[in-house]
Amino acid sequence: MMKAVFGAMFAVMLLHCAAGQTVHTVGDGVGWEIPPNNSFSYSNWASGKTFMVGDILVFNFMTNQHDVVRVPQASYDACTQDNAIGSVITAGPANITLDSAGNHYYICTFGRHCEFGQKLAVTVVSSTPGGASPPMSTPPATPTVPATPSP
Ligand SMILES: [Cu+2]
Repeated sequence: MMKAVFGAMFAVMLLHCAAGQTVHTVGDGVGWEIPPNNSFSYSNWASGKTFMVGDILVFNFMTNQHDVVRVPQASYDACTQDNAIGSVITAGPANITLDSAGNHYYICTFGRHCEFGQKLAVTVVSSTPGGASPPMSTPPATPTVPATPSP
């Protein structure tokens, strides 16, 4: 029952997103690399951008020189692939669709690349445009303006 409802919602969501999805090239011209200098970081790249459910991250890298895997925050902080979410993507460039709201963390597992800064955290927001809000888990009175998180 719940599964069917969720499936239907997901299908609707996909239809909605097909038109409005944004493709984000991670690192822009730098691509998915060890940051080449101190003035570049993936957190700087991500800051000020809005990532919506359904958007696509493109990790531009050469196969066999880097890879990308989604990990939980603890593994991102520690630069390990413990408890990886899904499998390591070894072939570049890799397109990853942001399939859920929340914080998503990605690292490269090659050598010490992650420790050298090849790691990305993005905050993904729900793309529901206000009109058809899902009946569950979303407070009805929430405005569409991104709220500043208050502890
Ligand atoms: Cu790497």
